[in-house]
Amino acid sequence: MEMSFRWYGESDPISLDYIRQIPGMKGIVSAIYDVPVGEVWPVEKIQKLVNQIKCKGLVLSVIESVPVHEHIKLGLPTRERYIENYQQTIRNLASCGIQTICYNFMPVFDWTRSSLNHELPDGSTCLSYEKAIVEKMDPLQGELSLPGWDESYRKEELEVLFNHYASVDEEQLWENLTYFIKKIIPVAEEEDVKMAIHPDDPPWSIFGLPRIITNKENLMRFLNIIDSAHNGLCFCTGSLGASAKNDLPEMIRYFGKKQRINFMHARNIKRTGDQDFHESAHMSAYGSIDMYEIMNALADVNFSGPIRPDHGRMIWGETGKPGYGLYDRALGAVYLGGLWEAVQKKNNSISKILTHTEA
Ligand code: DNO
Repeated sequence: MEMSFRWYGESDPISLDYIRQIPGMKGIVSAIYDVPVGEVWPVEKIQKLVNQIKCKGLVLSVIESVPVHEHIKLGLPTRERYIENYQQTIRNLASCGIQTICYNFMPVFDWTRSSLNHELPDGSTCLSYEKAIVEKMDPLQGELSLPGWDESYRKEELEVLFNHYASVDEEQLWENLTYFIKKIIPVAEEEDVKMAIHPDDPPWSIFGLPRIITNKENLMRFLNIIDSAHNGLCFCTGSLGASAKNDLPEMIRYFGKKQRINFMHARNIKRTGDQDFHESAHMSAYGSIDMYEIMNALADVNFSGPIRPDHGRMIWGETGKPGYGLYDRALGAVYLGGLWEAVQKKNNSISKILTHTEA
């Protein structure tokens, strides 16, 4: 696997100089942030980003994300132009050597939380989600915008979007996703780019908006739309793990064996109730997800793609973009790297014992 780290470009207070010092770090996950959603990403901007990263000894391994314009998710007639632009962006990214693109199909809101600085017993802070609080939140009143999203909307824009979504139920969203996938995967195949859809975070409907990339059954349905390695998943343990019904190691083995996991987000969360959770340190002991089992499952399917630690807590007095500080994500990366080394060595010694016994 290729350990990678998300970097928000030049304005990110965490520099590439710091990231390259994290043991085991190879790849950068980034995007072009100053092109409006739906417009084509110019080759010059992409090439500049590639070079900036390369000259620090790292490689731009994943684009996260090329955002999908809401008109595509809504299935409006204007989607055609945005889909053509998306296809062109895939071509432009491929021409600069990009092989993996992450995106999501969540209506209006990307990841959603009720608090960005939930305090843990050790004094660190993290992002958390409490159903009762979210149910009371009215996005049309509060100008809901969470730092870390690639996009957020003004109140008037939100009203228009919510009106449009009033007629989009889950089945309609499936249709709109199918339409989109059928237009972009052939281009991704031509260009040999692996697309990776990110699960909905959290994996259930919020604010009355439909969400469909939520569980094994729906991921299977999605992958069956086009049965191609270019139509794959960004398997996010934190997002899918928010639902206790998702058996993550089993899902990794199932989708990984079919070569459909194109990108991994490894993050831990602690479930505290039905649809209540807070994020935690990456180590298994702190959350509801057994990271050792995640790594075992990845090793079983010979996962060789990019993986990144995901949201970190704020520790050691660090301030900054919630979820995207340096310290806790760096600890996460090293912990994941350690687990991976242990799992590989364990598997190698088991196979040595087996060969010995067979001989
Ligand atoms: C949260 C991220 C998501 C992710 C998008 C992918 O921190 O995992 O915002 O980038 O959903 O399109």
